[in-house]
Amino acid sequence: MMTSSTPADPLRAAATGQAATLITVAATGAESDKATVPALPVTLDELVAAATQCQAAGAAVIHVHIRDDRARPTLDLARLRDTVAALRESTDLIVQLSTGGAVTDSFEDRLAVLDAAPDACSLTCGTVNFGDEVFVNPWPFIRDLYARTQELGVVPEFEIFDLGHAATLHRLLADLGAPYGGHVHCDLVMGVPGGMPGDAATLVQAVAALPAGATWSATGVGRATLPVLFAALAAGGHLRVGMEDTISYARGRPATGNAELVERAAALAGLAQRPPMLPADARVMLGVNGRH
Ligand code: KMH
Ligand code: ZN
Repeated sequence: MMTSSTPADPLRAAATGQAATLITVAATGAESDKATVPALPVTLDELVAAATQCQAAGAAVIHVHIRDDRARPTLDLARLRDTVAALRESTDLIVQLSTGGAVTDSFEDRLAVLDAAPDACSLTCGTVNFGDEVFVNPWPFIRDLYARTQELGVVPEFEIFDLGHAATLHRLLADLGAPYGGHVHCDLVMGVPGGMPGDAATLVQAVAALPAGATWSATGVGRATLPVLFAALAAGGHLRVGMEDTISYARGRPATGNAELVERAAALAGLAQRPPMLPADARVMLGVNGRH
């Protein structure tokens, strides 16, 4: 599972000159309303346009939630398939479908997301309070979802909202073995009200709890965006940014779109001398073989 690009101690990666920064754009999410956030990409055309701009700005992975004709979150399989095809047609981005969906989605629908045959998917490693709601991920569902990724050849990204989720990831790997693609990549989702806070000290603890050889990215929700971005770069990690996680560029200044969030991440990664990773290199690091 260990590769030359994944030092045994991930916190030493920055000091040892880990070469490039994987930037994932989480473009839409399931929580914001188009009516109040007009820049949110909710149609297929809007999503493809955003994806194209984000690739040009430095993204290598797109984390995808889709909406229906009324801009409500949906896991409609035909739409998911069309979305995967359209993103493949127009970009080189790794297409990572959300299996988290919205807090109201059933386990059955969330499992069926994998039938859309994406390159990759998110896989959240535990239940977490989610503002006033609960994002429910019990162990049997996590197991079933992981086993299905292995069967269908979809590369999972393990979403860690809290330290206990890292413990569940260890249990999952011990019980069911390595993920499809052979490499463990995690995303620390920080600053969700109910999850781990988005600060540097917590990030360091979370990274230390990950399996040896794992690579990781981090994202800070809302006002945690910038502290987590800087902490992740300092600690040698990769970055997730986008309008799923923040709808503001700065206090009181709404984001004009996903591209400017990716541009800022790419610029900061460049300043850290770890410029954005190309999609082709990201495929190698993550074990995504593009065979679909
Ligand atoms: N929308 C959240 C309830 C994921 O995409 O896998 C869950 C979420 C995580 O966004
Ligand atoms: Zn998501």
